[in-house]
Amino acid sequence: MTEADFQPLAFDVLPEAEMRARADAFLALMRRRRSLRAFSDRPVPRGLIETAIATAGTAPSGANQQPWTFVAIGDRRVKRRIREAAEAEERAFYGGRAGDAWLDALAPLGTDADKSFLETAPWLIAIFGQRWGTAPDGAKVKHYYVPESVGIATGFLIAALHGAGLATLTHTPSPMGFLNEILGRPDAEKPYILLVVGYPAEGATVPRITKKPIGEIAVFIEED
Ligand code: IYR
Repeated sequence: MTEADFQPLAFDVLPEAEMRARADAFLALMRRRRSLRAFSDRPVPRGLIETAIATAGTAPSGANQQPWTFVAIGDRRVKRRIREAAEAEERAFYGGRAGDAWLDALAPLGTDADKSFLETAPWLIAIFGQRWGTAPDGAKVKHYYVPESVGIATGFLIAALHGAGLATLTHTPSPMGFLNEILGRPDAEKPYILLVVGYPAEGATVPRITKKPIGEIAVFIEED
């Protein structure tokens, strides 16, 4: 058992007007984020991807175990292998495995088994959750709240990339086990999301869909 070690918190209490302005500005920024499926091949500097991954790495995680690995792929041959493997799964999915109810739910998005964006976009980021860690003596270390931790970190990553002026797609070919094989990741790591990153193709369109208003997603319980 180790003793917890504490240090003073760096925290600025802001004037309420500034808090309001910051909250509004962040909402306005995030409202402009859209999942994109038509990417340009325009290159994105690696440094931007690194910084966004560093932001993802600031996310809270179960017992601060940071049970994630982000594999950033810019190599066109590796992107092609991922596209081929993903499209094979997607053909099975759209060809019947999904079932009618799921396909009906997806209809407003206009998706299909063509995943050419996996080759066109300059970067793919495969996000893995570490089901367990390894102690210096080789023993397995249990990790806590892995899906929650990876989900939060991915949210930070998407927000960071969007904030930097990049577009993303949260892509989830299923099953995704081929990512372990192509990317050489160990069995301890489970692929959660394949994030596609780049700029929109010229004239790109997105589905005309909306987000639920605050009244539909929030419940407040307050003193009267
Ligand atoms: N993985 C498939 C299907 C798909 C599933 C959901 I849930 C989506 O929100 C979008 C797509 C695909 O990428 O096409």
